[in-house]
Amino acid sequence: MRTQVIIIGGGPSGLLLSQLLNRAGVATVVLERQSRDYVLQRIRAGVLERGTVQLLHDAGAGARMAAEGHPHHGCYLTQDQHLFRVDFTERCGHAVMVYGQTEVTRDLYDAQDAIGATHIHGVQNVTLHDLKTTAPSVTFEKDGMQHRINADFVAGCDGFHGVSRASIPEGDRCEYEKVYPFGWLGVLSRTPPVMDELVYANHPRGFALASMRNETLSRYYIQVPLTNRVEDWSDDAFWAELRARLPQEVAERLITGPSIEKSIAPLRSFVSEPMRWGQLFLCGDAAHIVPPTGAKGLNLAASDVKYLSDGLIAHYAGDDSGIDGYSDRALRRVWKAMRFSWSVTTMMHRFPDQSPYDQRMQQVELDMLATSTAARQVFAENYTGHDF
Ligand code: RFL
Ligand code: PHB
Repeated sequence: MRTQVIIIGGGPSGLLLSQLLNRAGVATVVLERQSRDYVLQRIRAGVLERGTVQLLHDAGAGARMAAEGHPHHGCYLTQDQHLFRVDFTERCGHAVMVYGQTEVTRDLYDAQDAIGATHIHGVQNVTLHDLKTTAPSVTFEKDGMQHRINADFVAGCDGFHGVSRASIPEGDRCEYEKVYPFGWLGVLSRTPPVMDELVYANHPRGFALASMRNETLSRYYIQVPLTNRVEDWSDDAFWAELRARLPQEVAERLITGPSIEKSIAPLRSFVSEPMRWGQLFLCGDAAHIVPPTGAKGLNLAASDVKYLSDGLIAHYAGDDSGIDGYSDRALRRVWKAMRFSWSVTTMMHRFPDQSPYDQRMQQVELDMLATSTAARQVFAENYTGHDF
């Protein structure tokens, strides 16, 4: 079997890349380890930057998002009992779209079906070969049979635990990592959101986030120690802890219900450089991870895909500048989001070794945001996202 670009991973990065390339006449095969249903059940991101929204429209996968997504023009932050709002549109002229990653993924699968794109699910032992030559290939097993696909390029869109990054020899990549000493316990519930916009709460008991998917579906998170397990948290215990971390005026409005999904995610900052090795290009979580506090992970995946799809399409039109500049261009944007995600994480969470001095620094950071329009402008520009 032969194609132009083999895409490892059928998450949002892989699907969006496949969609943009196919629409431009570049042939792809997507190899995904899991079933489509499994991929569609993962509950993850909820906030799309304007660049991601535009790219989904460019991919012909934006119609349902435009009809059902919720533009948000600001968000709330809290410091113990004090609540204030950052108005994105007033400060920088932009907004974000609240629309779940699950829905984005579903829309991309539908768009891929409509153009007849090739996906192979349930693949095992995916192995990348000859990446430093102009004739790379990928082998894999499916239903007990061994297969090989030859191609011009391989796109590694297989997330943090995928095989693509690991196919680059250790001596040829430089990894930067920061692991945070806590995780997020997330709950999805069929209840109306507590506020009209997201609430990021800094509280002596730990960070909390009140997010949402739509008018009847809420997503909440609380910071928990890494030693906690999901089974340690009954629904009642979760709601009580969330309520305790929100200012009273917000907590009083909270409507609770049974959890539909409950999971714990560790927090990490990670970058692997460069994002190209021979004919292999890394996209999204395969190359970098941000803590979810800044809502940047899916949006970085989208900007990587934009730069890579532009570069590959230009390559087939005879111009290699896009693929040659891919890694530098993507990483410039990645590091800005790294800085923002790290700084909001640091400002909002309780760290086990936090000194009284560190706590004062958090307080003054939040106070700056509450009182300085310049500080709110910087936050708004970063949250709504830099240009793609
Ligand atoms: P994914 O989504 O991990 O998809 C990778 C796919 O590759 C498959 N795969 C393989 N396939 C074949 N062979 C192999 N050897 C393979 N190994 C893996 C996997 O099965 C999977 O289908 O990476 P991708 O596409 O780069 O997308 C990245 C995003 O999913 C991620 O950045 C975001 O979810 C991060 N994130 C958020 N991002 C935002 O922009 N805004 C948010 O509000 C936001 N909230 C979040 C988040 C992530 C969270 N968790 C669970 C880490 C909230 C949470 C709690
Ligand atoms: C979510 O709704 O899942 C979400 C929203 C904002 C974040 C992280 C997660 O910063």
